[in-house]
Amino acid sequence: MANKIIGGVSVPNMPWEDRPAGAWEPLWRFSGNPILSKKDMPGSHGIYNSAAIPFEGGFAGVFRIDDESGLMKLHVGFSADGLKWDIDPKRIQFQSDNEEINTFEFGYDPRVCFIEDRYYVTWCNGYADCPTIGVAYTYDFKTFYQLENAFLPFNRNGVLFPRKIGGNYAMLSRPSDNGHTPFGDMFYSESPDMEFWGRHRLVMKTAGGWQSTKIGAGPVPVETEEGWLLIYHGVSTSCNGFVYSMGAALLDRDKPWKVLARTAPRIFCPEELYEQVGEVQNVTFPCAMLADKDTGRIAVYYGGADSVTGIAFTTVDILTDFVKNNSMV
Ligand code: BMA
Repeated sequence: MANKIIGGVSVPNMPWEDRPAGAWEPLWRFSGNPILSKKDMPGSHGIYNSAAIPFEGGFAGVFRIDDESGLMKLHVGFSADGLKWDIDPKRIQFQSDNEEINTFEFGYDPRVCFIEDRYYVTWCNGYADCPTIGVAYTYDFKTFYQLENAFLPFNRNGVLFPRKIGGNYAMLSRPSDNGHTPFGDMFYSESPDMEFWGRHRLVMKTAGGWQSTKIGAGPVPVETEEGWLLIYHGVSTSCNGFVYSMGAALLDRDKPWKVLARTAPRIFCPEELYEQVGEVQNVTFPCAMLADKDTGRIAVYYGGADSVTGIAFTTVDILTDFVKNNSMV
């Protein structure tokens, strides 16, 4: 590997397929996509925009499952191979002694991040009928302890860094509105205690083409020698509505609000029918990636058309080279 993962874990059993011969795209789809759909949960109308992480030799996940009443909820699942999942039909019941936050309105677009000794879940949490960033932690994916919301409404796409930066927890987020936000830039914030967040910094603004309407962090970034490798979603507005594609960036390791490189072209976009047709058309929305520190292999979990979950593959080197060779910075 030319660019090595720093920290990280070995994931020898992660899902993987080699890049198809002749392919030039930096991310390629799993041939068995989609791996999850409404068929996997009776009463749901989709399983998508979900997070997976290595856990006890296999994998654990937090899944966005919308029911047929339209309520957006989070469910836990476990898997031996990262492909076939056993998902709890009951939504996660977050625990808290704090009566100000132990109400549940809705939850969606989870991310899971291991920091020091526990797994943190961040998600788009309903508070006062508005989206903001919910935070909870678990040791075992059975009991989840909910903390204070990180920010005031309206905010979405809260994504933690897997280690403290300058002694503080660090999170990316995207301030929004209460609707289908037609704007959005990516910001960085720090917290000494996972409760009080400040030192807000601009990371990136929207740019041309596929990322011209709004952008938001996707999976928890992977630390590499060349910087934090970040995959993010970029949204454009066509005559038929929003189109959700993916881009990638390298952020400074010590000051992650400094963008070292960022793709001018998108790295992935809705091309297959299960990404173009569904509850919401033309959406590829990444929320997690597995990265094997030994091989540099990466498996990205993404939602397709707000209906199904797919996987796409790349490697640290392929993505790093693509970001650097196609950077707009
Ligand atoms: C965003 C979020 C995502 C969703 C996307 C496309 O605002 O709701 O969960 O995938 O819109 O509908």
